[in-house]
Amino acid sequence: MIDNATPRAAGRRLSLGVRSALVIGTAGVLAAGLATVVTAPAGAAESTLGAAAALSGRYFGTAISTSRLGDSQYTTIANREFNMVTAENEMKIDATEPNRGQFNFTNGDRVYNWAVQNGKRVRGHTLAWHNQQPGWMQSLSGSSLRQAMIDHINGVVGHYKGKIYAWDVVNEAFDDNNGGRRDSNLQRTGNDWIEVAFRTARAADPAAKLCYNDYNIDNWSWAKTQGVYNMVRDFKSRGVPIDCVGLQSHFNSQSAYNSNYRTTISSFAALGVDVQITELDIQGGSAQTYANVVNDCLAVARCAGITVWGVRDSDSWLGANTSPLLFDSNGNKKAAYTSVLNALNNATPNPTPTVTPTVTPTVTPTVTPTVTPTVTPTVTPTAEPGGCSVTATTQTQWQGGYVIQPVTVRNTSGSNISGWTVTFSLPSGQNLVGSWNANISGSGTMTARNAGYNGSLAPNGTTTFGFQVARGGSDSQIAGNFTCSAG
Ligand code: 9MR
Repeated sequence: MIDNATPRAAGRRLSLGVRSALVIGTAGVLAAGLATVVTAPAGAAESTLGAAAALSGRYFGTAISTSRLGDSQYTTIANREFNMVTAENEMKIDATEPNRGQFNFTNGDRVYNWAVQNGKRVRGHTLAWHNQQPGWMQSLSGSSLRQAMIDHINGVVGHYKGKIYAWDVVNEAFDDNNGGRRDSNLQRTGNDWIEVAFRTARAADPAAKLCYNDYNIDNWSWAKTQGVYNMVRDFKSRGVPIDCVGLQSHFNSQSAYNSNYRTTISSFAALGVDVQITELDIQGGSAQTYANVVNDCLAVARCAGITVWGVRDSDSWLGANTSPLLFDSNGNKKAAYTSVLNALNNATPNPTPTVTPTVTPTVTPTVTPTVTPTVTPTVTPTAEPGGCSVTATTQTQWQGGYVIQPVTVRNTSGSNISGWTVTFSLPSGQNLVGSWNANISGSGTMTARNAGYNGSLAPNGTTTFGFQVARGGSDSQIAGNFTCSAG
């Protein structure tokens, strides 16, 4: 049975303390440079998924199977709607290296050529995986398997060098339940096999983005999500080359979409990696859930794009009767298609700068007090008038907008609080375009209320939220005047 055909039991919810501790703050500096962004004319609306995603600088892709390239209805829809392609099976290990040292790119190249000849980019899927290993690899272990993995990555990435937007370097390496690694022949070669795979891929094609890809890492409260998050954080801290996390996002009743998906995306992004939604399908095909997924991606600057795992329901690995995709088996657009298109068309331009700011942030010198305090306080800080304090950090800013994250709320009341309200002001003409971990309302003077899951704070406990703002016009000021009150 395919692993994620029967998704795992519900994972445990993390305590608030753990949740808070996991949020990574960014340096409290403001990048001073303005960057060029691709902007769309106000009110622009596109009529295909790829073009609509491009309005905000994102892509919209699909899995393509060579077995269907002779089906003109399939290729017509795929060519019209999508601007990113993943080979559904043709670049996997068994397809590309059927015998050790003998590479076969016949079908991988067919998918690749179809994509680029039709003006699309290609995601590479996948280099190191416990599934779809050819027989010769399944029978290897230890150092010979490790070497075979390295040789395989060099062979495949080398063949496509300079041609692939992003590689799923390692696929599905985490256990479904406990947050640790999945047992596999690759895992038994040593815990460092994943970072070796990433380093090998980087050397073989420095231009490709390198992703870790997995299913059931969509729900922020699940142990598997946290396990992958901790690995990515560790990789970033040690300089292991990783550029992106692929959330497969196969949603069904046991692995259902949860509104904390946006937190998952923003939390991974805050580690300094792109997030790509890589294999989206939703059993039952709910138009609302599809819209939620798209809007969650659009709310996070580093959510680079979305790929659905097939074109028509009849093309899905799940079978047409589960209605998981955007086109029905006759090639008609479904309600989910319309909700996705509308969501993409309603996006504000992607704040991801296309040019990295070049101005080095200036650091304000600390002023040494000239008078030494004569009395050392013996009491811990007194309660703030509102029972909580707030600090806000500008994570990134560009000509058209900025992201404030983390906004850290601390309970300074000395006793438990069950909710908090942060107010802040937006300069005139600026608009909120997205937020996470808080419900924000208002215009000009903004009110952020805790979300359902982060209102309760123990004394001195903290939680964080974030938001994105579009600057209207040329005003370069950012949000300010943050105040907090408990209750
Ligand atoms: O859609 C793919 C299906 O045709 C294959 O039979 C299957 C074999 O493992 O893989 C499917 O794609 C999987 C992807 O490569 C990795 N994530 C889960 C996908 C659905 O099983």
